[in-house]
Amino acid sequence: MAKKKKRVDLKKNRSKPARDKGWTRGFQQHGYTEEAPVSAERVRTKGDLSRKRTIETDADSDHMPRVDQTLCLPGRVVTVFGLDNLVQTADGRRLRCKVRQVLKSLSTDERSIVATGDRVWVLPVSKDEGVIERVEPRHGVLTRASRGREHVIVANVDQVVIVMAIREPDLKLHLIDRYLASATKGAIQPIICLNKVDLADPVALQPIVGYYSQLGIPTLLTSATTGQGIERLRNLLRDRQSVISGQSGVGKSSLLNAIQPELALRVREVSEVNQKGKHTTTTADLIALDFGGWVVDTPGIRQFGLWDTIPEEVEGFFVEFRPYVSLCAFPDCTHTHEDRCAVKKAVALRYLSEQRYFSYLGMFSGDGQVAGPD
Ligand SMILES: Nc1nc2c(ncn2[C@@H]2O[C@H](COP(=O)(O)OP(=O)(O)OP(=O)(O)O)[C@@H](O)[C@H]2O)c(=O)[nH]1
Ligand SMILES: [Mg+2]
Ligand SMILES: [Zn+2]
Repeated sequence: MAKKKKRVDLKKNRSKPARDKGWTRGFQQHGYTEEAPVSAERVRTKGDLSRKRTIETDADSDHMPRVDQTLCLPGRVVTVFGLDNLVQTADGRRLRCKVRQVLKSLSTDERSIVATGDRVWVLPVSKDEGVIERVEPRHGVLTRASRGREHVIVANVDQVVIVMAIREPDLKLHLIDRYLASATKGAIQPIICLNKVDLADPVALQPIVGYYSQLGIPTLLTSATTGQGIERLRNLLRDRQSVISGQSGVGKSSLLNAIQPELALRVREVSEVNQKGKHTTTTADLIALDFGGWVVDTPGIRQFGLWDTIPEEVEGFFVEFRPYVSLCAFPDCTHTHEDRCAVKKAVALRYLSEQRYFSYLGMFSGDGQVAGPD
């Protein structure tokens, strides 16, 4: 692998002597040198904050330091809780890990340096503790906007199962379209799961199933209670890296329990149902499936923002609009107020779904953040 040098800020707290905690001693014993060789470190006279150090990174992933592969183990982040990360290493162990300070200096968003699903290199410092030394480049990232910043919920997933309840809470089609747009943006294959079919008339749902299926999105009717659709869902999850997302209370954990009862994930008790704003699942955890593959059960999402989306991009999330777009009178038609718009005409003729068009208008108007009712 080609090497490259990179200059990074030295954090102010690095100038203080490291506290002599157990795990610090551990990596000293492993021969790890926290500070780069003195020759590579240049100290300017401006004070602590302008100090820099040079680290060696890979040319192909210019944000990560190289690691000594004879000392470090590859692993996968299964859970992130506060500053701790639970990493499952290739040898099957689970280590509680902190993140090496230098990775924080390299990151633009400290909260997403390490996310559930990340492939990392860990330096073991004791039987059950380690330090994350490197995060491999991510693919398939599910993110959300949180206080104006992008927050990575899960990394390295192939597909997202968008779970919507038909009742309790009521079906919200515009939310499906937002989840779908986010999947498109993150290059993740979506699957739609309309759950709690035992509470509704499935016949009334056929047009929705038909419409999304025609767009090439597997769309299932499921019930965690009766077991309907569970076998098909299991087949779709087999040997894949999936994330289960959807509002609180739609039955995400219940579905996973139906798929693999040994998981025994906590689901909302009937007595808790009216406690709005409280999630039963609180962390995004990576769960190994016994028939192959991994899933991540996420807490219901309150705010589902399309991070960094410009209005012109929204059209691209509605693939079925594509054949009509080129027929609009104006080449830069936004399909909102323009005359002789082929998209609007197709909606009027019911070639396109009115519901989908409303979702388009909502997203186009910059209404990227939708607060869920939970
Ligand atoms: N009738 C019916 N109830 C269901 C079904 N699936 C889940 N439930 C109930 O819906 C409630 C919420 O289920 P959970 O599995 O906790 O929902 P969740 O999506 O994991 O919620 P959070 O963890 O808060 O995000 C529970 O009381 C479940 O028993 C279903 O298919 N039919
Ligand atoms: Mg849950
Ligand atoms: Zn148009």
